[in-house]
Amino acid sequence: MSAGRESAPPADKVVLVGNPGVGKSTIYQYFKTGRFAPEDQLSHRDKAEHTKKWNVSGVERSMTLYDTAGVERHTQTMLPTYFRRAKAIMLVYSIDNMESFGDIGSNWLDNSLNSANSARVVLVGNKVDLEDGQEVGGESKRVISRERAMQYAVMNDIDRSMVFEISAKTGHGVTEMFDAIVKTIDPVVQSQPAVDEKPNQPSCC
Ligand SMILES: Nc1nc2c(ncn2[C@@H]2O[C@H](COP(=O)(O)OP(=O)(O)O)[C@@H](O)[C@H]2O)c(=O)[nH]1
Ligand SMILES: [Mg+2]
Repeated sequence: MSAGRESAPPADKVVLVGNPGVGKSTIYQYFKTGRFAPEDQLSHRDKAEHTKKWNVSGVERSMTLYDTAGVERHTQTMLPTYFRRAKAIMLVYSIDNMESFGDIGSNWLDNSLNSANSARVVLVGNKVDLEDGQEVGGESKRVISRERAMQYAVMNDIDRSMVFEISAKTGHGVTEMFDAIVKTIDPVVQSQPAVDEKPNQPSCC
């Protein structure tokens, strides 16, 4: 029996946006299942959302990740609803596709901030596995450098700690990215001391 019933805090809403083909659904699937799903295994429903418990710095939080699954094609009408109450917006581009990076600035950033201006903005360069060119005859397919993404972030008031390069194919950087997102949108988690810190212990001798 518990006297004061504590309700669990609501899940943090996090949304994925970006041009078709940058890998949003693949990131979503990786979040959901912890592994890469090739295109033929991706579900192409109208909208997908998945809530997952995320344990960071010893604190468990719930995060719901939303995948547009096509909403990106109906920018004006659908996006305000999609963004409503989002705590973080993940602007995804593909490091091998200049247009997808350019459209972050010319389309996605303004659209998202118009609809959810208190959300944290996260800049995500996906497909970083294409950097080493293993699958493309040894040539790197990268066309957007990390420095360029950083410059873009600085110029657009995006926190530098919210700029990531990941691969939803190899999983490179994915968990670390979600850890950082949970921390930045959740002040409770942010203020937790690291596990090996013992702030209230009296100092001995
Ligand atoms: N090499 C590579 N391919 C990826 C990666 N993420 C997604 N893809 C591929 O990119 C294509 C488009 O991915 P998808 O998730 O459908 O993109 P969406 O339209 O943004 O949802 C698919 O063929 C994926 O398998 C990645 O990190 N590396
Ligand atoms: Mg998709």
